[in-house]
Amino acid sequence: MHTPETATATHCPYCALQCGMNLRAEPGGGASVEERADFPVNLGALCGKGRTAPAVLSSRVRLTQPLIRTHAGQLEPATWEEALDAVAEGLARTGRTYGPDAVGVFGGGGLTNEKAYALGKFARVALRTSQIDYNGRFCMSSAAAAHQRAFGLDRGLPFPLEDIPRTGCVILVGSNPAETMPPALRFFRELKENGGTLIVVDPRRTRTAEQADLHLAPRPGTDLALALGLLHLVVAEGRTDEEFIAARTTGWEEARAAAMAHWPELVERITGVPVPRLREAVRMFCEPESAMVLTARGPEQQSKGTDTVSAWINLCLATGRAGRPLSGYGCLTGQGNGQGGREHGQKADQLPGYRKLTDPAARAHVAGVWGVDPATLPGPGRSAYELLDALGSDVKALLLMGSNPVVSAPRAAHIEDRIRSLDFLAVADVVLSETAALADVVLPVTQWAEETGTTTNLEGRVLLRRRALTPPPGVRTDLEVLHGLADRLGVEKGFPTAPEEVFDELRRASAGGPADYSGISYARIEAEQGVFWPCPEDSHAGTPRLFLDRFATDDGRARFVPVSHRDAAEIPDERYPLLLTTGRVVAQYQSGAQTRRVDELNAAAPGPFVELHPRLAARIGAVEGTPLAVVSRRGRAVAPARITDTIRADTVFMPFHWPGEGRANTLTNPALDPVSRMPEFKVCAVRVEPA
Ligand SMILES: Nc1nc2c(c(=O)[nH]1)N[C@H]1C(S)=C(S)[C@@H](COP(=O)(O)OP(=O)(O)OC[C@H]3O[C@@H](n4cnc5c(=O)[nH]c(N)nc54)[C@H](O)[C@@H]3O)O[C@H]1N2
Ligand SMILES: Nc1nc2c(c(=O)[nH]1)N[C@H]1C(S)=C(S)[C@@H](COP(=O)(O)OP(=O)(O)OC[C@H]3O[C@@H](n4cnc5c(=O)[nH]c(N)nc54)[C@H](O)[C@@H]3O)O[C@H]1N2
Ligand code: SF4
Ligand SMILES: [Mo]
Repeated sequence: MHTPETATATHCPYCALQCGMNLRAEPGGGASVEERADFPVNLGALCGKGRTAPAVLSSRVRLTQPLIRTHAGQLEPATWEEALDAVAEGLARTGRTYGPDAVGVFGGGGLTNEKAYALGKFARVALRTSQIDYNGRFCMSSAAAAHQRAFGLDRGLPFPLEDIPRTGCVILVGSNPAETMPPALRFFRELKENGGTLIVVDPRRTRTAEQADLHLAPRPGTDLALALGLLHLVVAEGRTDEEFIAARTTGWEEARAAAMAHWPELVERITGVPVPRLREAVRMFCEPESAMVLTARGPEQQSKGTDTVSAWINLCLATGRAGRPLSGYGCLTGQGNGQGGREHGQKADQLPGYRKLTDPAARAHVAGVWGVDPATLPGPGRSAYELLDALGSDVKALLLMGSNPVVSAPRAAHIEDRIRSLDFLAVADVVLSETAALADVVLPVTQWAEETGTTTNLEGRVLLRRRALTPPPGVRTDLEVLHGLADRLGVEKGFPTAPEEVFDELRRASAGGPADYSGISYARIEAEQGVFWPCPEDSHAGTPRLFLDRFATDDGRARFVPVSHRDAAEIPDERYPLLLTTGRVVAQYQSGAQTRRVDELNAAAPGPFVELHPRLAARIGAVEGTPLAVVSRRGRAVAPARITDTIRADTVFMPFHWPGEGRANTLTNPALDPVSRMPEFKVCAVRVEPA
């Protein structure tokens, strides 16, 4: 096995940057992180979360034995046989009584490709349920939908990060990499050193916005108007690229007409961004030879997130800034396997290889790989919020793997009620998350460093994490869990536990699909520092840059989508006069299930807060550090005031990493985007008062 002399090259368990690191097992147990300078994305740099990730491997904070809820209502230790029997029986009983669609499955974008693939297959083949979705729906689904509409393919970034320093201008929309992907800031720093410019669009002057040449601070929920206003100016100032539009796109006339209705003064009124700043942005974006627009959760987590991203894509297409070297639109995906996790079938409407569950040819191909009759594959199910909202009514049992919705789902108090009303809940997790604490059975699983598997980073680069440490006795891998459950449900074959065997099957299932992994192998990934999909043959080099010759649509042209501005689902009124937006801080990750168990991170970010402008603070009598109540139509949350002039005076901000009284998601609005079914995490109406 691994001795202290050998470190294993692997990747961070957290965000989609998937920083490379070397992990060294320590003689007395535990492990230490060492620099891995050869991995091109981070060149050895790590943020505090990555550096401290081994702390969560400690038995002091993690689960090391299965738990079953007793008749008295307590979670008590059990054997694996008892636990798996109980889960299989709980799921099967529900299916027998109410039909297969009464059993739900909820996955996560942190799961490796192998796990996401196996989970989707488990739902369709072993449970025969259509009711599966995952937390990626809350993450980049709006960008994914807009990508599909425009380009016929959804890969977050159509180019590697290393292209950023060589473009002329980047508009970074609702993205705060200074907190969410610190090692990636280097690419923007180098952009500026090379003479390029950075525009940041964020209602807050974040640490990222501080680096910008131009910071636009729109009212939350108005990015759609902003992007349309910029496109209006592009047309009015004669800055369109007619040749590109004619040769490589369709639909310009309709999109142009829609944009022309958004004249600059109207856009200033909607967004609060002054017209001269809009003009300045257009000049900076259009003058250089190449430019990029990158979005993250700010504009995407809105009830019009898909249209908003479409508007930013239209801006790129109209100016010829797509499908060309060093130019294009990209989405900065979030979770460790946020990209791969959305490709291999844990999504409600999807089969592996980013295939559609409704496509007869896709069903026939995947059913062939799975050795089942295509007619037995269920159809599409509900989206994540709709699935969680149906718990206890239509969906009576749930298997959850890789998410903590009690903290991270919108309208979380309601979702917590729904979860509590289930007949049966099984959770596989590495720690006793707030959601696992409600389960009937908790299955303790191995972690990143203790198991092998692939992830696909935000660039579309497929990476390998090799097992570096021996897991503690008492835990099993997610693949072993699915194998054990399938076996008990009467499906003895088709759920192997060796990750490479699962990957080889995934390659075959993805062959010929949009996200084609068939030419990618563990050996190649190691030899080449990752392989970019699509990679349809062993001899194919992979595809770091997409769309240079043609887009992935039937006619090879990108499609403009005509979109118009509309309000957020909730706008301020007398009772709820302010806007709440939510997001992240550097030292905590997501629902905090993992990072809230790390002392060093808790010291840096001990708890929730309400960020507000000094003028607003003065008006409501808020004092730095004293508790504020934030009230929305969904509920009330309390957290200390953090007063800063870096935020708009009509907006308050809360990070969402904590449960309990300061849970931001008690307040958020589950209004869904009609296309992507993304909830409106980034804007709802609230009032704020001293608690
Ligand atoms: N430290 C840390 N890093 C993480 C994560 C984490 O939890 N913690 N999570 C990972 C994941 S899964 C994801 S998805 C990414 C997310 O990465 P980001 O998208 O960078 O993170 P957020 O903080 O959610 O949102 C980004 C910015 O959007 C702004 N914003 C709010 N409302 C609006 C709006 O209406 N319009 C615009 N233009 N901007 C708005 C916020 O002020 C915030 O600064 O981070 C990944 N990295
Ligand atoms: N208000 C507000 N809410 C948000 C957002 C926001 O910006 N604002 N952002 C949304 C976004 S972008 C996201 S991605 C979601 C994320 O929110 P969640 O889906 O809750 O994500 P995590 O907190 O990462 O939860 C992952 C859980 O799985 C466990 N886990 C980790 N690895 C594994 C594994 O390999 N196997 C198993 N079985 N378990 C594992 C972890 O311990 C943890 O309990 O939150 C969303 N919620
Ligand atoms: S930036 Fe993301 S991948 Fe890199 S160390 Fe931090 S959390 Fe890990
Ligand atoms: Mo995310």
